Amino acid sequence: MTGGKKNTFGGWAATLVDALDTLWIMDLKDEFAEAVAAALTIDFSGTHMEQVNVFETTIRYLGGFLSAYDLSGDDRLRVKAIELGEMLLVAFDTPNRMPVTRWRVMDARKGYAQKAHSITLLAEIGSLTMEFTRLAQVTGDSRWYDATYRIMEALSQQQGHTRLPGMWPVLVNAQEMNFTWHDTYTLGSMSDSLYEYFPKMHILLGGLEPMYEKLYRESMETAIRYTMFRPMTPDIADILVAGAAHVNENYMGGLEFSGQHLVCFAGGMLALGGKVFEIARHLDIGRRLTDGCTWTYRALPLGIMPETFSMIECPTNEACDWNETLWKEKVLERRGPEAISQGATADLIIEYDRLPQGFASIGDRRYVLRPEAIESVFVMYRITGREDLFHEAWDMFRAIEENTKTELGNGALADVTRADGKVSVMDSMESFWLAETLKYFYLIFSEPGLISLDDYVFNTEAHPFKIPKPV
Ligand code: DMJ
Repeated sequence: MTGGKKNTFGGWAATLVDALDTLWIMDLKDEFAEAVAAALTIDFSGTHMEQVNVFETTIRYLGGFLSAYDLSGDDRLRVKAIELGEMLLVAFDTPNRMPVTRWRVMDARKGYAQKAHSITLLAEIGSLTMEFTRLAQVTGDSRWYDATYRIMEALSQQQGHTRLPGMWPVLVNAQEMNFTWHDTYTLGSMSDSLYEYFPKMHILLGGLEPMYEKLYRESMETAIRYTMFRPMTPDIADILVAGAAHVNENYMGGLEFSGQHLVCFAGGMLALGGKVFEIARHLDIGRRLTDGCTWTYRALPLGIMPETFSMIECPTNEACDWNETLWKEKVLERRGPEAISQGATADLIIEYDRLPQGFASIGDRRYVLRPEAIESVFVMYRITGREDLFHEAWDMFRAIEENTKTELGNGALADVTRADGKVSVMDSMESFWLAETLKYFYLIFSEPGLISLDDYVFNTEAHPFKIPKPV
């Protein structure tokens, strides 16, 4: 909107590095050369920021350099990836070799002692493997592979010992290497890419490490059983939504019937896992999850999904009839006794909150240019060739383009429930818009041979890594 900037993620120009491979794929080779020249001047030895997020640095910058190298073969990008990889390895210099995920780089530079955090987000510690493994592959130096392998080994050992065996809670204690203690389990926010990386690591390693298949199979068994639900919809749609399970210290708990844009990657993950491990049921669940996301896009007036929402569940994951009265009862019930005592009625809530049929609430009404829904549509489309997905993608693209376009780029939306033309575009364009969202859209409308899934595997920031072929 303003042509200004936000200097996040270490202040090292995340958008520049995140967008490198998109430039290459879209055949913008002059722009690519210019961007590479600029990216090579980044100085990763210091930062003006107090803390650096190791996960974000890894998926956006390290992933960005590695895929730009894999696509272009420009060795300077490999050397830059090594420079960054050397720096990131210092975050693992702790007594138990678990990384400091929110890292004080300048303290580390002074040689201060450091230890991993007692409260760490699962995704932030568990999704460094693909980038570190690819770096090891292109350098022949196993230090990076070993650093993240240790984390996966520990997760694997504790997989059956959490409150919801098969999965791990969103918060874990890296300092004590206890990955079992917390109460929320989901494929969504704060956990997401850990699960995404299981089938992808299997692919990247050519199946040579059996642990990833076990991690995938056991976690998905649990996730499918305990974290997904079929929502009650007016058109009795055959869809699933991935929510969140809560289990307290007495092993009591329940499922939260929530949905979020972030978890929309799960359909693509299950389709990929189902294909790679030959589990037909996962392909079907992947389809239903992906359709759940496109259904939500269509259910909102702008044709775009909000960040978070909750729905009314069917009693089982089988079809259930639409029941308008039940929907309204649940809308009121979920609002809580205080709202009811203050005179709230279901009709008023639905009108005031602009709730489409089937939705119980919309917690966060923004659309921040996220990719996950189109990511799953892309993967499903490449795997199945289903033509309706192609059209679905086009509708999504048009809705997003129409509503987010600004003079200079595209901006996040403040409220996707507005149909009165008053939707406001925010002064923010995350780097994943160029790295992921636009790339997936572009690839859907290209020939399937462009970045074939037989030759490449995408990291969680949509950076394609070359799958090594046996010699
Ligand atoms: C991206 O940085 C990655 O896809 C990450 O795994 C989750 N969040 C954003 C996109 O929404």
